[in-house]
Amino acid sequence: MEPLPNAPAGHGLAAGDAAAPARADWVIDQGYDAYTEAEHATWRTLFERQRKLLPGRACDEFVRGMQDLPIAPDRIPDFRALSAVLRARTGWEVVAVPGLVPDAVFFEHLANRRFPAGNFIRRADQLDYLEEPDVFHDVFGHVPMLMNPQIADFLQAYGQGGLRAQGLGTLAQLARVYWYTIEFGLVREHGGLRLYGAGIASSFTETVFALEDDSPNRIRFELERVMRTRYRIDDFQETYFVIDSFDALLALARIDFGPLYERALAAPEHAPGDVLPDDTVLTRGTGRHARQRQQP
Ligand code: HBI
Ligand code: FE
Repeated sequence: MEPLPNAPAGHGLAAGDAAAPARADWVIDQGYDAYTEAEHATWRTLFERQRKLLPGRACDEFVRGMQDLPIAPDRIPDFRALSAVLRARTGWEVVAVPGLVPDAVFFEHLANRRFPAGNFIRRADQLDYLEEPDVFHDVFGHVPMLMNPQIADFLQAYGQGGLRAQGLGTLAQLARVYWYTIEFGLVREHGGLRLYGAGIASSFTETVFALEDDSPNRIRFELERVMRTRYRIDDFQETYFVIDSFDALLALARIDFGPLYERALAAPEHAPGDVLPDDTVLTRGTGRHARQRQQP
């Protein structure tokens, strides 16, 4: 992923910057008092937009997590207050980082139930698009789901699995599982589809696209299938994978990925928009959005 060169002054450096971190775990002080009123106003704008969209679209677990956390509409949340509530509920805490951190550092945090959240907030002229995770994506998108015990355990297992996958050379395969669940996952709920992925929940445009647009495929989540499927980091997904429940997601954490990696590495990869004969297709997408994007 490409770092954005625009972390506001007072909120550290983007991870792509050459400067070495002061600490090996990349953790910094959130610098709460350094947020400007303009930065809090950006949070308020982003929060308001999602507040209107999420009822009926976000899963119940996300909504409940949000309600039970000290996340207010008008101020960037204080990680100390978030951590106090999270720690009591699921044993997680939120630590501040300057942006993307190296994979091994990221996994080490997750394996120890620490969620690294960017402390900076996007600029007001970039409300809709950035690849570097900022405080709105990380806190609004990810932290509510960490109040859910199944997601809390799944994410810790992902951190442990990430450290292992690095040794096995299968990080790309594991990262796809993260991408298509924690970042862009949909879940069956109330007889329909709801979002739980943080990349969707924190995006005004993708919230509607992922659930209502006729362009993307919506396909039942299948572990080996997902491991073999490339994803897009620069545009909406061409396919969203749908889990049946968070129990089913947590059950993945108990599977030995070793043999699956071997098969996935030996088999051909799938493009983001592929639909396969064995897929359980909930919605077959038109592909219109991706096609239009490819034209000059
Ligand atoms: N660092 N801060 C941060 N947030 C992420 O989501 C993140 C990261 N470093 C690496 C990473 N994600 C992914 O590439 C891994 O899940 C593979
Ligand atoms: Fe994320």
